[in-house]
Amino acid sequence: MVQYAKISATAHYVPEKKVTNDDLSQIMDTSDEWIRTRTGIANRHIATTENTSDLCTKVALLLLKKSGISASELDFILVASMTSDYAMPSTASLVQGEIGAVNAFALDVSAACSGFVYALSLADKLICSNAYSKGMVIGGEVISKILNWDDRSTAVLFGDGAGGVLLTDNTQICVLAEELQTDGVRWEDLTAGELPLRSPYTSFKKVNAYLRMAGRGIFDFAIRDIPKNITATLKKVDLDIGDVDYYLLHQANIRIIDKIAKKLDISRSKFLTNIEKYGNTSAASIPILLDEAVSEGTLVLGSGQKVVLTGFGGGLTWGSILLSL
Ligand code: B82
Repeated sequence: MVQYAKISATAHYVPEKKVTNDDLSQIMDTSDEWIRTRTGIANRHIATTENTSDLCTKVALLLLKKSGISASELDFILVASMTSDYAMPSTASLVQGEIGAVNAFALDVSAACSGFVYALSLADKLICSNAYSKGMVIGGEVISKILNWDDRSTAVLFGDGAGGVLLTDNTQICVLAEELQTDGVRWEDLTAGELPLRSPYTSFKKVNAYLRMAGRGIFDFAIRDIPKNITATLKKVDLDIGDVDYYLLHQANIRIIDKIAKKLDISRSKFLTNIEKYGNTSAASIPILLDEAVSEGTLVLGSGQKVVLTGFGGGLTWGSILLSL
């Protein structure tokens, strides 16, 4: 029998320290009014003792608890992140070891803010291949590690956190359609953590390892390409934008979400948001939003509600997955 991936549980975790816009205005020249009106952000959480693997491990343990599945039953763990504890090992390896998922293989997916959507697509294919039946997909970031805290134009936008889903095999189809896209020509619009050549046989190059973004350019990319991507995804299964119950977009900026809703002519109330509480958490933003919507009862696992998850970010990468929950 053909198997499909189904979301059996969702979870999220953010570090305890909450930093308000007013807190930030104490350490840099900014204000609550400036941040709120331009981004929709009021708070973010910043890690003070926990690294990315710690946040992801918390999510993994919550997923096991909520689903009643034991760690040894897992076949794979995928972690989407651009702020791993190490370049090697992967964050997924650290999580696998911490939770004792002795039968699972583990790897990281590098696709910036689209990482969770990309990894969820891959995980779905792993299960649909019939080779694997249970796995986790976690998006987790400690972006505060790669921010230039002297640059008020970027430092105020981001927050730390992690979220994830537990997937099990199921006879009913859950991923109804997807459209993943990349434009590597535009890689310079969003970068972080450059690792330059540094052997004795090369000349020194000064690098900016901090996260940097070409503000207006990527904003325009988001509002131009994301609506097209969403309609292309739905077209694959002959669905209309109105047939979708909820849209969960990467939480980059409230204005991006407002503009996309307007462009698609969909009621803004169908777009769930939590950027106010967490800022932009990159690969973690969609799974955190998903878990909050499930916890609040807006989304019900097993209900058949139609939900679109859309990520967009560095690469440039972007993509949507249409789910029947
Ligand atoms: S901004 O360009 O500086 N802006 C909107 C015009 C100022 C009001 C800006 C801000 Br502030 C925050 C986010 C963005 C943005 O465009 N973000 C992204 C766009 C595409 C892909 C990812 C992101 C992201 O921030 O994760 C622009």
